[in-house]
Amino acid sequence: MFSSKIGEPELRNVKKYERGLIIHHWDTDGISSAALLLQYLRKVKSELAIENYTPPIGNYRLSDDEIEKIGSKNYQFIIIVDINLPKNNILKLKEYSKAEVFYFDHHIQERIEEVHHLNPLIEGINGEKYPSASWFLNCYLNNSVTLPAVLGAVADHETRIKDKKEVYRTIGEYLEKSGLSFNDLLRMVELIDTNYKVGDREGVLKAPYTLLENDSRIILENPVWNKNLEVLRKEVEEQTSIPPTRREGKILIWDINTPHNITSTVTRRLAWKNNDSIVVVINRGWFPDRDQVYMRSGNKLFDSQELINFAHSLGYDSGGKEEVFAAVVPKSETEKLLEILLKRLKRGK
Ligand SMILES: [Mn+2]
Repeated sequence: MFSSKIGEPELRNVKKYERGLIIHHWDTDGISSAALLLQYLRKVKSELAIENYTPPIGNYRLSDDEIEKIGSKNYQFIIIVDINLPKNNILKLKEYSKAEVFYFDHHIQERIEEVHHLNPLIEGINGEKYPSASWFLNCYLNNSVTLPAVLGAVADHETRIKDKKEVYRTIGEYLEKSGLSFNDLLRMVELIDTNYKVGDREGVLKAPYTLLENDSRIILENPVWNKNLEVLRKEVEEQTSIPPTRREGKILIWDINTPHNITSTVTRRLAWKNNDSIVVVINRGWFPDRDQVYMRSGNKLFDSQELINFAHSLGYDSGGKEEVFAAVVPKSETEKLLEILLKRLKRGK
């Protein structure tokens, strides 16, 4: 449906404004998408004042304080990208800021009529064609293949991007032209993601500007990111080499406690290692007051959307993708939620 808009993005209308904000996810796809937006906005109108923002790392909703603060800054437009905020959050943000709101995403979500909501999935377009927000945005902006577009796609799927034949062919062509290897891409993604994994929110906010340099060496040789990576690799290795804490048939549970935000990485690695199982990882160490509960299966052994809706109905922050379920739960309620989820999984729902 939006294909008719390619070449004529409705985003171009922001040239009538002076001030805008980009709210993006803290991971490589969010950072890459923010870089693509910055690049586009500069091209559309060089005098535009653009700021970027990411919620406190791990929070998939904006607090009332954050919404009021953003709302008081007189942004005329706000672009949300690659972060699956709840609908009421986005509506409140619109109401408080009185800004024109654009929302680009590739997560499963219901359509929000009140904003410019651009998501291939809600148009019924096969997600295979748009593996990341950056990829979708790059198509929407009618760019040729760019480094940020590729990095976002590789970030969201790692080596499994190779299974998405059409996209991977394009990535292959890009690699050939740029002289980079697929491993270079993986390494860049890993480096960019170190910012959020060590909890450096300022680093996340600066990263889109580093990507704007359009120079892979600047990414690969970044000294801070390389140092972060050393620390994190060691920690992931440790956490994925221990046996599960608990087994329930096809369900394997790891109860871990790490101060780094590596729960998603650890869950992904464990799911790949245990292809016939549902992997559940509970990390007690990232938030002081809440636990992260992640669930993943390489073989689609559960319906993540059903579980996400269910967790939402219980009032928990929850999100995910086709094969991933993630929730953040007050520490006193973790065991309760876990038991309910296990019961549901065993019923085969
Ligand atoms: Mn993404």
